Amino acid sequence: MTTFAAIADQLDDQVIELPSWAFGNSGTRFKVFGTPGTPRTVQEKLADAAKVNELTGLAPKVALHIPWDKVEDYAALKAYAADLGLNLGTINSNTFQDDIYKFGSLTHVDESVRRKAIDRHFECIEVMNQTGSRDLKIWLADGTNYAGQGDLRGRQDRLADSLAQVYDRIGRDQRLVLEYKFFEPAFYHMDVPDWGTAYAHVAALGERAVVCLDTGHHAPGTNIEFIVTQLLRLGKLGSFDFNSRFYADDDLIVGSADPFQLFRILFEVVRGGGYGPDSDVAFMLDQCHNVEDKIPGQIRSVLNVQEMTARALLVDREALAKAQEAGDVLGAHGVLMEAFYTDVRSDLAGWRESRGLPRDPMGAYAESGYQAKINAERVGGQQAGWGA
Ligand code: PSV
Ligand code: MN
Repeated sequence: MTTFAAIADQLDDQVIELPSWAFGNSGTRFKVFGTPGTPRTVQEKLADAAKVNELTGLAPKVALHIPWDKVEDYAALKAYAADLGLNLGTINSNTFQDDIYKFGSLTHVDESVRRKAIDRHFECIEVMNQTGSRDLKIWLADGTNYAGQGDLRGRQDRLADSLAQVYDRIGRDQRLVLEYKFFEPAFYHMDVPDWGTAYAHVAALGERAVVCLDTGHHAPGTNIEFIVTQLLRLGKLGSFDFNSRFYADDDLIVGSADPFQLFRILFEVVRGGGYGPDSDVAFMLDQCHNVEDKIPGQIRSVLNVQEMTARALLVDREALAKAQEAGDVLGAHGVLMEAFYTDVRSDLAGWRESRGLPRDPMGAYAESGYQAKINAERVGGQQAGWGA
């Protein structure tokens, strides 16, 4: 089997983008809990993200959601982030919280509403130009709840036209990243429910349009790693939104309940050329922390991704190929499982130490006093959260 020493340097290439909204309050439709120390501003969200990066060395980028993270001066925000050792990453458009979007946004039958949704994306592109962001990520809440409520075909045609207008506006070095989700908030149909629909749209747009795979957006039992393989094969895997899903879009900590699934996904990423300096695939988290502490929640998440990446890199690909070609079913399966069952935790602690990072980032955070400090300092004002 490949040794940890042989793959250690490859781990230096890993960048995991943090979602600004992970540091704000969140919840379910039943309750959004407030938490001491929650950021009131995007600057405070960035400070928390910087802490995650300081302790793990894995997360030097932060994705923003517009309008949740709207500011007057994005160049100043970029400079503020740079001072914290961060870059501003993906810009997420939000056309799902204004009343006008009740029946859709880029698919809307009313041209004036559709125009506003397209303009919102133009505004996001303006933000990207100032933040230096590469990716515009589009997730749409568009869909219907009842058979016959909308004209499914008309909505697809309008979506294609809207996306083409947005795509025309993005710069040469920018990408349009289309995210799919098979349910919620609409339940009869979603306009971009699956990777195939997302692929059909981005393929029609052109080279700089790619797909975002949110690991929480599939039906139970879906073989997500197969989708990874297919999108990489087609050159259309743009990014991941990592999280862990149970019954709905829970956005729980990636790799928390099913590390094996995360391993299988990351193995296909590595196998398909989606990992390393030559790959454009962005690794992002899309999570919220409803009941657990937010900053350690993000630390745990990036460590989980790193741990399963290490195990995926450990797979003896030569031995695997040999067993596969020989029709050695259990031999091939065994090669994969051998890497999965390899405990890399102490090797990773050594990897961190050799790079000037704490061996145990979770413990280091608990001892840092940062949480007590922000709990004491961040009093008053409006805590960030959904819609805030
Ligand atoms: C939608 O469920 C989604 O996954 C999209 O990526 C949104 O931008 C994000 O969640 C908001 O939390
Ligand atoms: Mn997502």
